[in-house]
Amino acid sequence: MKNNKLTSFLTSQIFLISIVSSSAFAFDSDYYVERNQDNKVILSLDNTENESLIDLILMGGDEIQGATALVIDDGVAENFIGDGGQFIWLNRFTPAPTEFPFILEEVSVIFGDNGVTAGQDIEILVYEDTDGDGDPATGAVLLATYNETILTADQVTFNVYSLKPSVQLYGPGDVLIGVVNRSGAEGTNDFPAALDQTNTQVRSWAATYLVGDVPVNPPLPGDEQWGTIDSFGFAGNWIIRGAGTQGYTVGGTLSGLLPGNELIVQNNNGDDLTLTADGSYTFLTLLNDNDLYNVTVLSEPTGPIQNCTVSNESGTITGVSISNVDISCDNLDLIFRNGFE
Ligand SMILES: [Ca+2]
Ligand SMILES: [Ca+2]
Repeated sequence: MKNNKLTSFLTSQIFLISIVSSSAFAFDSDYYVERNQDNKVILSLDNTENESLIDLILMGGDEIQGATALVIDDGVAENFIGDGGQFIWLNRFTPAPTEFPFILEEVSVIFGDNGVTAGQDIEILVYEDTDGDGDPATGAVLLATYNETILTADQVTFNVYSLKPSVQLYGPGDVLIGVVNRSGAEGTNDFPAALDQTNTQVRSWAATYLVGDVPVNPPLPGDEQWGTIDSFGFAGNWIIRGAGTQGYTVGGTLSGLLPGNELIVQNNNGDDLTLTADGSYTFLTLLNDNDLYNVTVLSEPTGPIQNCTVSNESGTITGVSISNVDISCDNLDLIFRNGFE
């Protein structure tokens, strides 16, 4: 029996718990609540019949409003996997279409401690796969890589990595987050990849490459070994998680641009966008909620010269994308001709 351990955050949090079917279990009134390293709240109900535990992991703590958490594991590893060298272990996440565009800001990983120590090099890989077949072997595009080091290797602690810069995902589709043990070398007897084997989601893959070490900017699939970790005889989920927020776009409608002419516009003095025809336009860089936007014309059309003005050019993102920053270009050439010829 665990001790009751109610900590202070409960004073400001209320959980509604319903047990759908209790026929198989006899819960007593003792329960145990803690906040784990990943800022999730774990509630354990003790089964007095056989002293087994059922742990429910609830979202809680300092979760950001509107944040999206990419999680397929239960936060507790039952196994640790290695390959005697470098390999990729990778999870496939599928955010709801309404959660795109999505800004991936953070990746969390638990590492084993067998042949693995703090300070060893790892690489985080982020791919997007929008072909809709659920298979990372087809259509995966590598969007970003991050060279990091292991912070804690103790089988339980989430290593939290802030992605700088964050990754912009336009989706909809799969987000693939992989980790490579870059300190691993052929023959290394390390077991870095924490595996949750409580309930497999069949969303965890492993890859190795014929060249030995995992190549730079590794393509998927691996050309030596490739498959779900389940297919290697270890059914389960890698403990790799992602977190981020909804992204918002800024744009509007361009009118009056003469054929063959072009202008360059900016948002917040960057994110240059060349416009070559009338119609709707959207800046590529996503903004977070509450970000400021400010659209300006960097260079006006020159062939012929046109003067372009921006309306609704600045403001603050408040939970919706902006699509009314309209740009209107005058035809000075025509005005001059009409006035002076
Ligand atoms: Ca695919
Ligand atoms: Ca588990």
